[in-house]
Amino acid sequence: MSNRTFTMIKPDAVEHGHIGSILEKINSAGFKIIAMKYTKLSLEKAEKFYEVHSERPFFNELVTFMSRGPIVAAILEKENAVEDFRKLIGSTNPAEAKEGTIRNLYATSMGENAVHGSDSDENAAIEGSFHFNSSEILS
Ligand code: IDP
Ligand code: MG
Repeated sequence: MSNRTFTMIKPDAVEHGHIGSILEKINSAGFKIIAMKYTKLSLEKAEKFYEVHSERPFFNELVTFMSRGPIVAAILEKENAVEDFRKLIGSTNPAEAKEGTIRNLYATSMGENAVHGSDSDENAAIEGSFHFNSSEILS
């Protein structure tokens, strides 16, 4: 599964009208979309998705933000997908994200940082199956 990663275009980027521009960056960087949906997380689903962060001080802020509006969820395929996608999105804090990265271009704060990208092959698989069943993944 090392050729797959999972992403979400977060509510801030959807609200600001950046879905098209972000998908264009993803395509241009050579990622193939093998599953995609426009959806909205309930508070409960956001809490489950970000369970690993439940002890962090920003947890409530994070799950309230992630459930406040629609998102785009997608599974992406490319050689070295997880690492290459983290490079494409840039640092968690947009002030530290390299020029031209998605977070540098579209994020507004540490919390409202436009996109999610899985941090390991294992989490990419877990996060992908959180949002998609096997019949929705068209590889
Ligand atoms: P990542 O998305 O770059 O992997 P993580 O440390 O896994 O960053 O944090 C998950 C998400 O939690 C971030 O993308 C961001 O939306 C939010 N977050 C992280 N740190 C903070 C913070 O200090 N304040 C508010 N939200 C944060
Ligand atoms: Mg993370």
